[in-house]
Amino acid sequence: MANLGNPRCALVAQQTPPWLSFPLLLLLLLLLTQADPGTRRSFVVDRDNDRFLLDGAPFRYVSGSLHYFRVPPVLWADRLNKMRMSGLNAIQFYVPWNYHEPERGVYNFEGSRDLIAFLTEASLANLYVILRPGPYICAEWEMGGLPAWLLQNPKIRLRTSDPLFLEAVDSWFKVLLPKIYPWLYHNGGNIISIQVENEYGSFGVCDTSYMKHLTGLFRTILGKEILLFTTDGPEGLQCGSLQELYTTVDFGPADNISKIFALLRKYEPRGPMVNSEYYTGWLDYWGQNHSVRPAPAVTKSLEKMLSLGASVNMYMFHGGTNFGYWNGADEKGRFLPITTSYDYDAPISEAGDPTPKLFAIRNVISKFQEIPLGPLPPPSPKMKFGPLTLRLIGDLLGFLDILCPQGPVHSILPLTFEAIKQDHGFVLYQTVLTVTIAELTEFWVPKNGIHDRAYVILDGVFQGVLERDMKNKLFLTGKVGTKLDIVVENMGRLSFGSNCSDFKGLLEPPVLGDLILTNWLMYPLNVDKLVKWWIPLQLKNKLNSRPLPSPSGPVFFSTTFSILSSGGDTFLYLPGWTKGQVWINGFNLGRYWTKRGPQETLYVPRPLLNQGVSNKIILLELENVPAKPQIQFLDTPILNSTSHKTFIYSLLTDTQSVPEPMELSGH
Ligand code: NDJ
Repeated sequence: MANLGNPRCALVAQQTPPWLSFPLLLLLLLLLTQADPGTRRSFVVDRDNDRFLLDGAPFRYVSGSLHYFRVPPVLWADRLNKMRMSGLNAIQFYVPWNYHEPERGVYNFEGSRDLIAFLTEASLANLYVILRPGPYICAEWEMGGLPAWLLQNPKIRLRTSDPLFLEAVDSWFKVLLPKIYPWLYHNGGNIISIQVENEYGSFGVCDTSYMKHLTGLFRTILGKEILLFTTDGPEGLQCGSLQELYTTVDFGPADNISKIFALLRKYEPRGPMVNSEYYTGWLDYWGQNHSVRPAPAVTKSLEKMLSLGASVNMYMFHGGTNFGYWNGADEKGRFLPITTSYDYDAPISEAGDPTPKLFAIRNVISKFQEIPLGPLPPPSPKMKFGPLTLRLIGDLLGFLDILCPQGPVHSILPLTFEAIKQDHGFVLYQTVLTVTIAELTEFWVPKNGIHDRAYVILDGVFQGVLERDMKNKLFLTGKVGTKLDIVVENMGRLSFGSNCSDFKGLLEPPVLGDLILTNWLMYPLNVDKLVKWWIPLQLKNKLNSRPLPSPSGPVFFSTTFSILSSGGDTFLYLPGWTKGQVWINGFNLGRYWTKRGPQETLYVPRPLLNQGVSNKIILLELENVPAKPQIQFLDTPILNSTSHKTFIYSLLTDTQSVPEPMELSGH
């Protein structure tokens, strides 16, 4: 696979003597800056004058959000430099707990999770850091950043002072916070402030002892000097703010600044006004319109806030991508998963290019503070090629031995993903019909118990799809002894709202007519391992010799291709494909859902592609394959198709489905 690591660190290591490692160099720097008490570094609130002071001088931050977990590490420096060149003096970002502690007690800070390398890049780009370590982050990220393994104990009360939750939080922060301690501003690093929790006031629980516990933990590990703060929407300030923490607010261009700042004064009578999330754009859901926020509205309120002396963080300044299975979801009348693209209509596009919004924002910033000299880098080169025809590798279930070598878990009633320790992706639920069903009979899962999408197969023949809150019935027949396979997909756990325990899988036993189906085998499927290690070995399975039925159900397709050395970023377009997951050179690019939209192309960052040698693309198509199994690489993204409107129309005219009320508009 192409190198996605951080080239900057390798560079430093090559140029310094072998005994002077990068961490040692950094430590030396830290010590030097500490040596003279005259140069004592500090970042504090000056309540008398309603402002921040940095090293004793008045300071205001104009910051932007960028999530390192949504950008390949090799592109971090590029994005950070563009942010600095836009006139920002700080960046604000979350640390997603579930990204770093994949299993209880197992930590990962390597590669795309190398937080220290990211802090280093930010400091090289001359940017201060406003850190948001959660534990909950929202961010349209799987389960709002909380690890799914917390739900292995279904009784846990997340984001409260439940000892079950606090114990896990404490262990995590005892690993994370000491790592960032040397990076605090007064210790010589670039972190000027740290947020505690995230929009806790919107959670609806108002557990003050939980917030106090977190504050105590932060203070114990980080000391009393670092500025700790909270962020809430205006309606959340009441429950989200805490006496010991500096209160900040978040709101967008359409909101009334004076009203909200006046409200903020009730909670923070003195000190600078801070909007910690000023929305430059908004998120997208599958099946709804692409969100846009016109630049003039964004710049107008930005200018007003800056003229009031406020510090502002723009959320997002560069959105990035929900690679793999990392997208979150919301619940607004129905379950709404977030798209793979997190472009967010932000000033820097998903592909890292400056947009007209960026130049408009930069122009406003230049009225208040100095902008670094020099032009912004132009858009990166883009390439298009194709169409490429894909060939069938085989059906998903034909690879069961490799997908689940340890074999299934058996239980009378189906178990959730969490109970069998599968956090993401897919689980196969298998049983056998104990009676013959001669006539078409209703098959469904009570209490909306499919989380989130089920691909139903009888004796190897695909029967159709059931979807949470959307399509809840199929009609089946089958003889006694017929094998019933249900592949269930986790489409991303809820990332916002008071229900953050979003269990996945079959939450209730399925029912066929009046028969409750029991005796289940659950196979947690490791699709990524199959794609990375096995399929490249020219593996095929028997479906290859038969013509592919339509609809097909879950099948793998693949091809290899070469690109010219001039290369560039590109956007993968999958015309006519339905829904699935796609990998390039073993890297999980994320979900596609051409049939639903509005996102029709997937961003392929240039470092993912090998130049000269061949590249391999693998698709797991879950529902149906187009007559021409082709893909294309485009030089512009399509994020705003309206295919979902046709989809919703067909759903409303489908007598087998009972959709919940739907919202068609974006925000
Ligand atoms: O703090 C939240 C941030 O992480 C605030 N937001 C942001 C939206 O991009 C992001 O999640 C909100 N999210 S209010 C909730 C969206 C659901 C309506």
